Amino acid sequence: MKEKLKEMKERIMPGGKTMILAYDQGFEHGPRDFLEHPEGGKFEYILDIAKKGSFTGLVLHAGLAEKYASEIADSGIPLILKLNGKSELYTEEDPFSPQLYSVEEAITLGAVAVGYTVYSGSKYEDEMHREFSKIVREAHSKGIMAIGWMYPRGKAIFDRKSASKTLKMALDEQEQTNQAIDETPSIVAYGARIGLELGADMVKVKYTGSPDSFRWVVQSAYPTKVVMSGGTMTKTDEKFLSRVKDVLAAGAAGIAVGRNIWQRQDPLSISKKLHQLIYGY
Ligand code: FBP
Repeated sequence: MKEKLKEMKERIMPGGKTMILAYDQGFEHGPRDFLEHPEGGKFEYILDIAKKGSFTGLVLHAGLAEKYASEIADSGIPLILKLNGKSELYTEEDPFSPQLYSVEEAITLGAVAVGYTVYSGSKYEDEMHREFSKIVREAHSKGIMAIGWMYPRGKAIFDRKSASKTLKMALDEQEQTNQAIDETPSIVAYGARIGLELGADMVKVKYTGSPDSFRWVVQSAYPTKVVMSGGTMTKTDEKFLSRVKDVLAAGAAGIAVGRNIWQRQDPLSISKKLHQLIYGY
């Protein structure tokens, strides 16, 4: 299985670099993400961007993966099946995103990797850590990759009174940079490290604001590969491209982004620029 896993990694990360198109937001955020640019709500449009933009992976939940199984297979783009999910209608301070599909089902749908969101810091973290570690073991035993969306979140992360040592560090960072707590280097690096400890092949994390701070995140997860998640669409292509430059300079393997691609008027133009930054052509 080690050989198969190596092969899957090379498909998603040719030459150690990766450019993944994330399309699980319809579940996580709902159709509001498609309001300004309605084509983004149609899977045919997304698959076309993935193909023409030379993306090396496409993240989906099982519904679309099943309905478009033959189109995805024909495209040759590696499928990353997201195994858990929750809607934003659920507004509890401590998030929980339960596993909905199995590794076996992902393989049947043609996935070369599985993804799972871990909200460390939530009062339900034990359950998510347990589910993800089981997924990692099963994925590896079957020769496919496991990717962790490492997003520390929950009431404890914002509770100054009972602040952990890490949160105190994060609060100091916040004072200097005005960043959201869950985007401070201390919190993001901790999330990335948990991904490594749980066995992830790759972790997807928030941008921390600078190459130096992101370098700490990359070092914390090493040898697990780190990719930056996109966040809300930036006003200009240049602003987003400069973040990507920062994380690549910090040693990230690449990106796994959605809205900054398919919410843009010209998704192929930014995709080409990203490809140039990540692969050099
Ligand atoms: P974006 O690039 O659009 O931010 O997508 C990255 C992602 O991790 C998605 O895979 C996921 O659906 C979403 O962000 C979760 O967003 P949030 O941070 O709002 O929970």
